[in-house]
Amino acid sequence: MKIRNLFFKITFLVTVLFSFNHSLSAQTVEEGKTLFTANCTACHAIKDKVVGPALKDVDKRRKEAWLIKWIKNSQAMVKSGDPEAVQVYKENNESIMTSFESLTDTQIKSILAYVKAESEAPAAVPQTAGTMPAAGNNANTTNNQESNINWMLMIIGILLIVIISQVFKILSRIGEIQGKPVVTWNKTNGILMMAFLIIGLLATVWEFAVHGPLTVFEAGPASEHGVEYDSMFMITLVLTGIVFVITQVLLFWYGFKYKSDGKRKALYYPDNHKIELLWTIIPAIVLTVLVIRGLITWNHMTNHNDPKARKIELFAYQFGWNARYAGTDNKLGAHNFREVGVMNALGVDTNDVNAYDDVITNELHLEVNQPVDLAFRAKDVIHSALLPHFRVQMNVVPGLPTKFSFTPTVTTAEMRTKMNKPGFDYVLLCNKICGSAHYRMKMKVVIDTKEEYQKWINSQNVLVANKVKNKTVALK
Ligand code: HEC
Ligand SMILES: [Cu+2]
Repeated sequence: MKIRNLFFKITFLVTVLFSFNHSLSAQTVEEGKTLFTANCTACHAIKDKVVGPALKDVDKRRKEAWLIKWIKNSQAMVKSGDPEAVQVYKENNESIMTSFESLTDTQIKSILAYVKAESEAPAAVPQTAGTMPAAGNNANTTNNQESNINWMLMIIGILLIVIISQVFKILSRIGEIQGKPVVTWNKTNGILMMAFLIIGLLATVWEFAVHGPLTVFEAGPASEHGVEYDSMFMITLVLTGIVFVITQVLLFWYGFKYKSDGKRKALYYPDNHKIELLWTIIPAIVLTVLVIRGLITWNHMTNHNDPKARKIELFAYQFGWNARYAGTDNKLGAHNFREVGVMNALGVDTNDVNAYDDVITNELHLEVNQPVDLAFRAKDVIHSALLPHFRVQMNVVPGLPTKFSFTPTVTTAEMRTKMNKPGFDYVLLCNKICGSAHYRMKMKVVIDTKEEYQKWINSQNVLVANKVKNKTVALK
């Protein structure tokens, strides 16, 4: 009976697996719609101008290659002097479109397929499923074929499971007739436990060997507190690793060694004070040491209080990041949620003089060995700022400012040399896994030398430039 239960569970898992696989392969108008809703609706509608222009028939006025390039990084195109790009940028009062470098070509094509489908849909019923026009249908044919194959594989899988379960049923009947079981489950389970132990331990080693180099630990920490953080992480990993191996070996080895042979009787052994003491006190001491060490590290990391620290605000929204620099006064202008709008996406308080020299950017540049105070603010939902290489993570909560101070110690250029990866860049990610698009929130982080940093920050526009220098008003 138990075995059959297991088979049904496996069938269920197989079903889930295939349907998941199926949904991954379906990239079309539907996928485009999801992506468009998650990434573009903040600034675009199909038939109306929002922040950006209406996208109706954009496929007719631009080439696909141009659109892909534009969506990935429109500012790069504007800066390179592409005449169409410059024109559309000027027509829209030079507002900056977010770049979507993490979208793949296929994803962008799905978005464009959706835009095309919507452009062709009759105006009266723009979004009902029945009006989904031809663009999606072609792509759907291939998807149908793929899903047919999946269904067939699934049916074959179910049949196999039914056959195997029938074989076991027959075997147990034969056992009943012969008066002696054909399969001795006790022994089989014992052997399977041993196999599980060996395969499991080998898999653990493989996992560390193959995927270990992909973690951020490989390159080492790029911040001051990161050194302490990493050492704590490693101590915890080694200690729990040792315990893991010992307990797993004991668990499965005993299962194997004492598999019943039908003769041996279990020994009744109610308790042993020495052993009980040993395995209570040792873990208690180890855990106390780990927790105290952890508290000390945490205090070091969070009591980083340097008056010279540069003040920067990280602003999270669905779905992207902005950074706001405090400017020469090193005072961030206040924030007023009532001012959040198309022209002032971050809701900077326009009445606060401290805000005039603030600088809003799409990249986070930090100076090496210079402490920074990061203040986090969310516009809409909870986000989570993760700077993996600096061992920094902090929740970003609407209405509840959070902060983290740290000192980066390795410039981008140094890290590129160290990792031998010329294209390497630090990143800021969103670590929230709820919803569809947090994982794509990403901002490039650059650790500059003092000179590089000064050059970069001077090339940025301050918020209300005419009040600070003689530049134009550029309140974004
Ligand atoms: C932060 C606001 C914003 C977001 C988000 C945004 N756009 Fe834009 N988009 C703009 C603006 C503004 C323009 C006009 C050009 C300019 O000022 O840079 C534009 C222009 C465009 C154009 C060129 C239109 C034309 O007439 O040539 C396309 C295509 C486009 N966006 C597609 C997208 C897609 C697809 C997404 C989602 C993946 C998206 N945009 C997300 C603001 C945005
Ligand atoms: Cu997020």
